[in-house]
Amino acid sequence: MFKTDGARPRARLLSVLAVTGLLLAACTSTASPSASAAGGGDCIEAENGVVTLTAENIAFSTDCIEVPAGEAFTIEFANNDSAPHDVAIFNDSGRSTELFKGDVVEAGQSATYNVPALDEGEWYFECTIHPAMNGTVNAVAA
Ligand SMILES: [Cu+2]
Repeated sequence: MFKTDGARPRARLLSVLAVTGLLLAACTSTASPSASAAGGGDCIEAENGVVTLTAENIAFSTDCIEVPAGEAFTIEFANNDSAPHDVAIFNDSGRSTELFKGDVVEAGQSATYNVPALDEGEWYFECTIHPAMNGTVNAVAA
């Protein structure tokens, strides 16, 4: 595609080597095969529209959930803690707009939350009883 002027072939070879090195580095440093490539962190992805979330020791099992934008989804929420918890989704951490509010789930109980479709973007979820329990919902276009 490019006209070669003598310097380019070497530059291209170097860039290929650099990319190969990055790929090798990425492979060796990625321990978890289930980690999402999009977020770079441990983002739990919905599978067939279902996200599994647990609470234990006043903490959620993840601080990042990835769901398809524009599609209702389900959160299978298990409260394995000794305190009650819930899950609510807001526009952001300022909580000016509530997008979803699940029922409080008592200690040792579980619930299925049916969450309406979210527009593409980054949203905020938290336990309204313990706002320090929070994270991001990434609604990504299919
Ligand atoms: Cu809580």
